[in-house]
Amino acid sequence: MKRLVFFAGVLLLLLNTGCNKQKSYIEKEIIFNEKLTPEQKIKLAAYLVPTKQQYEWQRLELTAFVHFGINTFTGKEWGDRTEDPDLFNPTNFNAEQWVDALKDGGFKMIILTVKHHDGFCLWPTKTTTHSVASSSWRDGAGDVVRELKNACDKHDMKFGIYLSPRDRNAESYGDSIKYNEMFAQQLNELLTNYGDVHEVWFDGANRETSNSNKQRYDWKTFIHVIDSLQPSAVKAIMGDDIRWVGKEKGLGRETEWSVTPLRPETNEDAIAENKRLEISETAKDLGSRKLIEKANSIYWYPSEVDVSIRPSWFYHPEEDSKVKSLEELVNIYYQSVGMNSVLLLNVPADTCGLIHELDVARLKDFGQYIEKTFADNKIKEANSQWKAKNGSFKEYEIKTGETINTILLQEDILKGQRVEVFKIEVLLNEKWTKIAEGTTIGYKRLLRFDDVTPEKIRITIIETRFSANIKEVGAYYAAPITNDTITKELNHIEKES
Ligand code: FUL
Repeated sequence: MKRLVFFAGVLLLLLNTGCNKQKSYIEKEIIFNEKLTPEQKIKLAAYLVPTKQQYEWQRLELTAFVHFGINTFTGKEWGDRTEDPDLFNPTNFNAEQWVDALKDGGFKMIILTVKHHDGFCLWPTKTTTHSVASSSWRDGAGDVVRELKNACDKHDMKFGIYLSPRDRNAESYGDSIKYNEMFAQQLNELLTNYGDVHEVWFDGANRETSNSNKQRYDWKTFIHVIDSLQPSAVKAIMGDDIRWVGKEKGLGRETEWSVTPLRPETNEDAIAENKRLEISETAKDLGSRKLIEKANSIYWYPSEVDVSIRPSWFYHPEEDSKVKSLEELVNIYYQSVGMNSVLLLNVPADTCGLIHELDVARLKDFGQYIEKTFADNKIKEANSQWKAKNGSFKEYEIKTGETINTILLQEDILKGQRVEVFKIEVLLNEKWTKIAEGTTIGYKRLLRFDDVTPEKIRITIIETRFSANIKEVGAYYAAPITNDTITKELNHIEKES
């Protein structure tokens, strides 16, 4: 992966002397020279951009988890080390059904829990017998990873893996060197034998609190294995490409900076620096001017919002009545994708090895709702790119008589994330009225307000770190979601025989 680490002083010189006619953007990280002033640090922050891999990932917008494994068959959320592999016995496993259902929902990548904390592996690994190979599913010759990957390839769906660092089954867990070798070997198998892998997800819940033998992970080696075997993959959570938003509720931050001093806590320096700055993934402020001024380095480290379509991560039949409603899913969409994040929605597979029909129906509905809402931009001339300084504004004519209740804004993040404050006004009967305001925009910001039928809208960039590159402005009408619609959908679901 191409990663440029600039000594920030040099870049500033280029910016200030105008040598950079071609513009010098910096990918992924900037280590500040000690002599920089606060203003210079902020100016540099405006030039930090994602890597190609991070940008491609951000553009997916909708990604999905499938939690599936031994817990599916025991009813637990966290297994221990004791589960009999033979419990794993999906009666009708069909990976294509998963892909179809998630595609209908508009999802562009599936991340499978190839190993959760219980240590059971969904592929026939050579590193342990605690895997599908020891079950009677497909007479011990099954491979969930292979079947899902094939289905993803067939239907043009990206594929990722959740490989839990924490492993309650591995004998070597806590014997750090030995376990790290096993983990690297597992990565090796997964990243060598299955073609392209687009995301590797290392869970942050990786400490065994009751274990006196504390596992010390060799993150550096793991990252090296990924970078050498799958250079296009992004590394999430305990990886340095994608940041956990800090909650599992499907809610991003109002102010969501992809440019942040926060680092994954995979080495002592990162831990010490996060501590000095008093920040963690759950902090409210991860990118303000005040924070950047105190920082020694900054990173393009965008947020991923993970949440389950059901209360739990794994499938439990008693939660069939608790699948999130269309309204809840749409709210989650606005609060994740609409708040400069990528949504990672978990849809578990059941004991048949299928995504339950209730979830399938809900996904379909969600996909259709989002597609329909954003298919029809009510702005007359939608080609809307512009450059904005503090106080710049642009007006857009709305198609005659059209009602709107949603505005979409996008910055061209290939030129940095810069906007700090903006407002939106509508022209009604020759009078401008403010209907929404916000702080960050980033890759995408969605704002909702009551129905209005204006002649024009006006977007004002009130404050920006450097001239902002507004890439897209859209005005849409999101139809109300009535209980009626939902009941109708539920009645349409054929009952399992
Ligand atoms: C957490 C895990 O402990 C949960 O079981 C789940 O996998 C979630 C996505 O991450 O940290």
